[in-house]
Amino acid sequence: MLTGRVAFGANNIFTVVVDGESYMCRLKGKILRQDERAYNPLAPGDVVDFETDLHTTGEGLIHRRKPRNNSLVRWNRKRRALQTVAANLDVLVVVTSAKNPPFRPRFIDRVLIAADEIPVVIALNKVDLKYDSSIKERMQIYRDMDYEVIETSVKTGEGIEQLKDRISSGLSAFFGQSGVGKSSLLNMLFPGVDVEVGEISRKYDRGRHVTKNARLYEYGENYFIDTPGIRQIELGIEDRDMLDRYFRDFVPFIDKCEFQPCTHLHEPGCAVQAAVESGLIHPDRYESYARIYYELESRVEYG
Ligand SMILES: Nc1nc2c(ncn2[C@@H]2O[C@H](COP(=O)(O)OP(=O)(O)O)[C@@H](O)[C@H]2O)c(=O)[nH]1
Ligand SMILES: [Mg+2]
Ligand SMILES: [Zn+2]
Repeated sequence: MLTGRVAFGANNIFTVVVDGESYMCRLKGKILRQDERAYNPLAPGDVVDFETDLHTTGEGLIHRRKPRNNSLVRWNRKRRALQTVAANLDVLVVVTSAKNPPFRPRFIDRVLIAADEIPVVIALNKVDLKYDSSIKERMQIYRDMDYEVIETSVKTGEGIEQLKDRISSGLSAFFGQSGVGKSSLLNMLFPGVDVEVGEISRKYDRGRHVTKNARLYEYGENYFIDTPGIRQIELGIEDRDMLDRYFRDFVPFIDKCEFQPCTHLHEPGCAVQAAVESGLIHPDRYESYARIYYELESRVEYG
């Protein structure tokens, strides 16, 4: 029996890597299918025990998955199930761009919630382009909430060393919208790996969808995961009344609301709403909260 890392999965065939060798593996029976709500039993980053086939080289059978330290999960609307994007991360790099595609803070807000306990670094990429100064203020809000923000450029090399230091041990995953520069950053950080880079569609000013599934790469002692660019991430939170706890900037006010529990949407004497009005909470952050709350609500009601 060997122990390896899941690098890639499609159609229930999983590529597992061990010391630079890769094996195409199937699952043994139904042992990995306990969680019925889960859409995929294994994700890039999972550690598995597998047995190799004696007759064919490079093939194997996965017997078990080791317990996960953590996982990045999203709600897959189409499949109506929770999808594990990546597992066992030491750091999640949320990549966003200052321009082309346009900066989308509400996307970042969602990823920060999905990351939960996973340490996060926000990379603001493409800072070589001339961009709106309000974005700097917006990044400061994340810094004020104790999220680490690194400004990067693949064109000028700005911030690359700083980001490299942050991901130089263990397993990192790069997550963000299409076209923000995830694959370009990875090629710069891990020379020689040759991650696929897409062209920006000029017509829509959006990144073209290149990578179809998340994929793990081995790099010496390190691993990293490149994820497909997605437009939106829906959250896998079960209890929408817990949503406010994920907003670090809301936390100092939550217990001061007149009604408990408070949804912070329409109750009188709401301390969160008061904080928005007095400028202590950014209106964009509140907007993120409200949108996600209603989205979770509609998922409950229409099942
Ligand atoms: N100006 C500029 N362009 C970049 C930068 N990083 C990536 N790009 C370009 O943005 C496009 C999309 O990059 P890609 O790495 O495929 O994005 P991904 O979809 O997030 O993996 C490519 O044309 C890159 O050359 C950057 O820092 N500055
Ligand atoms: Mg890419
Ligand atoms: Zn409230």
